[in-house]
Amino acid sequence: MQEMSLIKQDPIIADIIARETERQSNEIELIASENYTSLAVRIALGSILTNKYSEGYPAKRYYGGNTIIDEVELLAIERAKELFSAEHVNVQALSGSPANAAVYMAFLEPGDKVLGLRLDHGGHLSHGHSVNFSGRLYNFVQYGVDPETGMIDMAEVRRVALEEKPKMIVAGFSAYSREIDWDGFKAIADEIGAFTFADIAHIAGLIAGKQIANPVPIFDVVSTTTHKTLRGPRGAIIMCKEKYAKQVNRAVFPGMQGGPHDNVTAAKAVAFGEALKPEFQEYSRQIISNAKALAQSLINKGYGIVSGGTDNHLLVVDLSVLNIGGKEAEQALEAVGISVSRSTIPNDPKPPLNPSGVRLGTPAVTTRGMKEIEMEKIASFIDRALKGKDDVRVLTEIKAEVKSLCQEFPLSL
Ligand code: DSN
Repeated sequence: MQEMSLIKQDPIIADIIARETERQSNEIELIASENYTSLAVRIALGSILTNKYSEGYPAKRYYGGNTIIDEVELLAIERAKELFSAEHVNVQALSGSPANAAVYMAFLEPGDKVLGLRLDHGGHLSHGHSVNFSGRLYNFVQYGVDPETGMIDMAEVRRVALEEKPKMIVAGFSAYSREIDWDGFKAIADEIGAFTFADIAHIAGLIAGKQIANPVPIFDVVSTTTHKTLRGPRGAIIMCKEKYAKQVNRAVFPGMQGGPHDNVTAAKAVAFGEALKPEFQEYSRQIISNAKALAQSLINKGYGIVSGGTDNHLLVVDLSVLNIGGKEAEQALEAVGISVSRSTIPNDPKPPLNPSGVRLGTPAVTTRGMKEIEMEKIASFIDRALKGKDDVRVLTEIKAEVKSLCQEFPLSL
C-alpha cells in the first residue's frame, strides 16, 4: 500500500529503492557496521512521528502537542536503561559522531587533553583524528596496539596516560577485534583522575546480548550508535551516571542539536525491545561464533588476521600475502556481490586510500540466519575472488554462487 503510493508519486525514487532492495537481498553484506533492521523498526521509522517538533525533553518541551511523543521517548529511555544497566540515557543523539561531540562538550573545554586509540590501529575519526572536529577542538594524544600481538597493551596505555595526564580516556573502537579490558581502563583513569568514556558503537549489540562485558556500570559516560550490532535505526544514544545526566542532556540539546527525530526515537525503542528478548542473546552468540569461523577459514587459506583472530563480530584481514591492496580487494569482492570495507592494519606501510587490509563483520549475515558452515563458503568465495580478480569468467561464476547462497537465506522484508 505505502509502496504503491510511492511508485505513483515518485517512480524514480521508488525504482532506486526497489533496486537497492534487490541488491541487499542478493548480495553478501560483510561490512562490520551494517545490519538488516526488522520490518517493525522500519515501520516506526517511516511513521508520522517524523512530522513532529519536540525540542526539549519529556514534560519540558519548547513546542505544544508532545504528550504522546513523551511516551515514545520515555519508553526508549526505559528500555535502553534495562538493556545496558544504565543510570541515565539520552536517546536523542542523531548519530555516532554527533553523540561523541556531545560527550566531549559535556565533559571538556576546547583544548583539553584526551587519550584515544589511533585511527589506523582500529580507532575512530571522532576519537581525535586531526581532520575531524575532535582532533581540531581538543588536544588528543593517542595510544596504539602492540606491534607484535596487534592487541591493546594496557601497560602502554597506562604509560601514556601517566605521562600525558589527559582529562578523559576514550576506549572503544571501529576496527578492533578483541575484548576490551574496561576495568583496566577505569583503573588507569582513576589513577590520574580522568573521565572514562567508552564508545561501544560496534559492540553494543554483543553487550546487550550479554556476550561481552558491559562498561556502562563502571564508566562515566558511554555512547553507541543504534544501527550496527544493535540492529536498530541509524542513530545513537548516550548513557552516563545520574550525576552527569544534566550536563549530557544540555550538551545534546541545546548544545549540539535542535529537535530530536521522534520517528527514529520510536524505531530505537522497537529495536531495544527486540534486543531485550532472549533470542537476541542467541543472535549475539552466533555473530561471534560466525566471526571466529570466518577468521579460522581465512587463516586456513593462508591469510593473516590482525591480532590472530577475533572475540567479537569483526576481523581485519591482512592481504599482504596476496600483495594486493584493500581497495582492489574491496572492488574485486564488490564485483561478486560481497560488500566489505578496506581497512588499515596497524603500522600500515600502504596509504589509507589503498591500505593493506579489509575489515569483515558478521552481524548482517547472522541476521539472515547464516551459520559457521556458510562462513566457510563465504571464505572460499573471498579467496577465489581475490585470486581471480582479473578473470571475468571466475568473477561471474562466484557472483552466481553468492546470489544462490543469499536466496537460501532471504531477508525478511
Ligand atoms: N563508519 C563506521 C564504521 O564502519 O565503523 C564507524 O562510524
